[in-house]
Amino acid sequence: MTNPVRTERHDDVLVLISDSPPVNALGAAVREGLESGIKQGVADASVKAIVIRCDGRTFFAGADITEFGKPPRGPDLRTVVDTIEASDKPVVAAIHGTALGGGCEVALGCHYRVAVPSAVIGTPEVKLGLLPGAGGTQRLPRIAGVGLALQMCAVGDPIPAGKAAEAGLIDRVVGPDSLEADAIAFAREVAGERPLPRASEREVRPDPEAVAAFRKANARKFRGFDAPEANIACVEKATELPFREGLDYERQAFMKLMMGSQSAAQRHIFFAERQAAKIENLPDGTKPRPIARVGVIGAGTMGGGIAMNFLSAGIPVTIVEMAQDALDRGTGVIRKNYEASAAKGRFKPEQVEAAMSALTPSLSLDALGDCDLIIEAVYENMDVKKELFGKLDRIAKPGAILASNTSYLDIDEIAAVTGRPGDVVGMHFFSPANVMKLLEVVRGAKTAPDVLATVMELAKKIRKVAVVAGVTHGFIGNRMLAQRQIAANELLMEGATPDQIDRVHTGFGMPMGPFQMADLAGVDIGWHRDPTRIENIRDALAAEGRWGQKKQAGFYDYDDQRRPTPSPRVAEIIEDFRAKAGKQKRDVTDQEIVERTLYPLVNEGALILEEGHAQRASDVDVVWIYGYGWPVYRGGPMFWAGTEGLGTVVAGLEKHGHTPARSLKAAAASGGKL
Ligand code: 3H9
Repeated sequence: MTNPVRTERHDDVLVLISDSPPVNALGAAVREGLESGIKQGVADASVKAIVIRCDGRTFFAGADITEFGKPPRGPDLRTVVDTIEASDKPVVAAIHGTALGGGCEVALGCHYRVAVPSAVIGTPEVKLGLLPGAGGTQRLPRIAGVGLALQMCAVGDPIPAGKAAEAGLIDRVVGPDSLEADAIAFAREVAGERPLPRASEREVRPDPEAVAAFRKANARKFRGFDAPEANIACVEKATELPFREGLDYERQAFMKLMMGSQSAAQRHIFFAERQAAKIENLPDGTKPRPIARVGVIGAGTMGGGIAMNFLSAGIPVTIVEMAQDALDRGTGVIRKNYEASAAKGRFKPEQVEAAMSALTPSLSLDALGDCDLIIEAVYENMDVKKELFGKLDRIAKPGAILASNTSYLDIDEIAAVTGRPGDVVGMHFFSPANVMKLLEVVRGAKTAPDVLATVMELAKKIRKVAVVAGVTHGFIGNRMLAQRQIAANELLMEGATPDQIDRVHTGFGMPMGPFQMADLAGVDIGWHRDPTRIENIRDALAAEGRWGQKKQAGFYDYDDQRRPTPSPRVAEIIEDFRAKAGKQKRDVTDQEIVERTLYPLVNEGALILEEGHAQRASDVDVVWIYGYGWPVYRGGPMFWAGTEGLGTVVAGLEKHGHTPARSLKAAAASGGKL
């Protein structure tokens, strides 16, 4: 194992430099290098102080997550941090980039911390279903107080260097281009200071009120997750127990989370999200096309939301509508959304103005002639889309990418009406498009590799998680969702209520169940609009004007605050259909609802994979986490199927009359994975 940590002498200061790309994760070799570097500095009488810094883009971004679950190697991180803190010579962390997780803990073990202004520091372990396991939960409150420590550990968002300095976590913010020199100068200033400030020797008083208020304020956000409460408990222990005992408590709590299914799921999603960005079969040297201006057709909810993504990323947008009032309404909503975000402090007023001034509204498609990417977000109808793409083919400049935001339609059929099918791609945003993180990028049969690469790269710029999907009805997410809906409707006919089915799904961790979703989206969506044609329960609701939340009546009744209650009228409608179908009402168990609605969804995911419409099983998981609110602690449907046991899923499918996908059966039989 080569040592990624080199040492450099600057007279009486020893500098330890980690060079372990891409993010200086604290793997075994780095930990060993750090420990031996500190020991070298301590043993050398001519060294008066030690600086720890990193090469490359960042200070240590955390423990090496790829090592988790494998047999331990080298010194553990907790021991390394203890060794740093125990040094009888001052140790200074020189931070740039992201000092995260174990990286933050290394910094907290140092006696002093200096950072460049752009650095951020944080303990995001909770997002991996974990807690800082190398003393972070015990040192952080001792330095920054209970309130900030709770926020940093249990919520996990990092804080910028300036804020960290105010909280005492950073001793000095140094020049943006002189980190090493400034850190060495700082080390010399403090070389003679004794006693050394050791976080473990400080005390922090209990603050039960702050803890209770924090729990209350975050109860909704933390629902279903194990890790936030474990983080809170550790921070509390820091105020109650001597340091060493607190550390032991933290260690046990860390190991419990690490061995649990939630952290495994959350770590799976961490890597799945990064994997999703990788495009299979892309020719070497494929270069993305430059995108300086984006065109959006349609200023409705979807078009407006799509436009906001680009405006927020500083990319100018031309938005086109057919009528002036619709255009005015659309741009007005965009402004209102930005102003609402500004009121919440998420944007500065000047950023709102900058975004709005980068928006060019127009009534003419001709205005799109200078756009590098044009996204249509018009009515979901093949003829309408074909006509539009025919026009775009004549208007768009050569090399412009033509994208459709269709949720279901065949991208190849749309592309075929243009003389440039290689420039056509699907960009399926999820509503509300300025909020939802998922983007399904639909690769048509003729979509050019550089078009795909451009859109995938652009997705990162607009802070979306993009997944490549093939041309299939509903792509990945909606195709699977349809299976859930079919099963939910069947269950209604057999005796389950909308409320029971939704409760099972929210209990599972979904933000809402199938019928709550229908009421929110609109029961009338996709309805044939003929009130005399009533073929199913949904038709009956639509015919009666029960179109969902917007009408205060759908599968539920709603009060003025849009609070739902089960609807006696809906119960009657269901009863009526059941009688007509000659079905008997029976008790349906919650377990049956899980098996009947979620196993077919998994099965459809397996079919999508077999057909090559998704690149990998973890992409399917990413779609469900970021597009449909599948609980991240269950790792997405394909991962979850593994935790259920693939054999159990196959048996469940067969029991309920489904044919399990070939790949699912094979994986179950061989004890493999999807
Ligand atoms: C921890 O510290 C536990 C301790 O408290 C206790 C121990 C006892 N390990 O995200 P990017 C890879 S838990 C291994 O695309 P960016 C990543 O997979 C850890 N690999 O870059 C990707 O690989 P690839 C707490 C890691 O610039 C590549 O690096 N720390 C790790 O957009 C580039 O990553 C965290 O949770 C890691 N820790 O963002 C921080 N981190 O190229 C996790 C990254 O093969 N990391 N990789 O796909 C991050 O949040 C972001 O990576 C970071 C950079 C902000 C640092």
